[in-house]
Amino acid sequence: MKTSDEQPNESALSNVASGTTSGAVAQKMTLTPSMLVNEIAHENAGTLIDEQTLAGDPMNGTGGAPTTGWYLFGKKYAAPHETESWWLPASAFLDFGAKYHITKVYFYDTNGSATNAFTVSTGEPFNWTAAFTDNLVGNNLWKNNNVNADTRYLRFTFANAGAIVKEVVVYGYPIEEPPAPPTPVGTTRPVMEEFMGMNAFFDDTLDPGDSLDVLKVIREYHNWDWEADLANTYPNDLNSFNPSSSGADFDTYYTDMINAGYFVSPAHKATPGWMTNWLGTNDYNTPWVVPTGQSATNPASYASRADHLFQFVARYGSTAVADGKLKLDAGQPRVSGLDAFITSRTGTRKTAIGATAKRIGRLTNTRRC
Ligand SMILES: [Ca+2]
Ligand SMILES: [Ca+2]
Repeated sequence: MKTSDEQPNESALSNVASGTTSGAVAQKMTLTPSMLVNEIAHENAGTLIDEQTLAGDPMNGTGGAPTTGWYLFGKKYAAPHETESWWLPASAFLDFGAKYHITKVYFYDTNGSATNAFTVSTGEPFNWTAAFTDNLVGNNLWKNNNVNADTRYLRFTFANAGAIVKEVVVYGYPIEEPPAPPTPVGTTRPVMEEFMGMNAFFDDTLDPGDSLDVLKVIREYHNWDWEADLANTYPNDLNSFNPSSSGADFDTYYTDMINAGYFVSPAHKATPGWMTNWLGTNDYNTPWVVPTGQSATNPASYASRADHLFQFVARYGSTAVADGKLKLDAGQPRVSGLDAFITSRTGTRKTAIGATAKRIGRLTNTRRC
């Protein structure tokens, strides 16, 4: 007689079905810093998973006492960002590299509490589903909640800067193989002047021996207020590029740079005067803050900035837009699609140099922004 179990494992030794079957068992998962993405890029979210050994195995009664947490109030109250909180809620997520069935999340609740202070979510970036929330009313103790979901990603969200978790421990098991790593491909080594970059302003010159003579990849600090309307507020604000309200001629600047073979990446920052009044402060930080009283997570809060960026790209990008969409100050050349940036240096430079630009920046490169 033969018998078999549910695997099936077949036995010819007995007519009594017996045997050990292997089933998925939730275990403490190994969490490494490379799995973690700090969505707000403030303080050290890695402190949520930096004491996995010390944390022990809280599900099986041997939880330790972690000491480091994601201390967001350091960001909120330290100079020069006092009371700044546009980056809340703060989130970080783990990428396990493949789907796991997550059964439970343990978290070490420490000082501070708030309504819905801590949320654990499953899903994927930009498409999260809350598994549970906790008000973090405990102090220096392990708490846990069921998740019971299949997910590659696990997100931790903090509603304010005062309610802190010092460590998380995740339990689950894999339900799929991780994807095969990509096959390495050969690359061509760039020359040093294109491999490294530097910061610069529009008034750094191309004169031999000057600062720009060193490297040809430029992060160009580009303040909004340099080309902003000095009087009218959004949505009635106008823009000036040539000349800008600061006096600089950015049409000529970008043309000179592309003709000289430079890769320029504008770093937009700062705020015009009328927006400074909204904010109550002149904030030169990047990313841009939202006006006082508006939510950092509401896309509509960025409408005025998006409006300005549209005007910038309409002028210097490769696609011309209708004149009726241009918000230009009186006396500005009404042009669009000047194609002023090279986004790939491969094979473009010789073409760019020596070309006769029929209009500013219109050069025959192969790839553009
Ligand atoms: Ca920790
Ligand atoms: Ca607490």
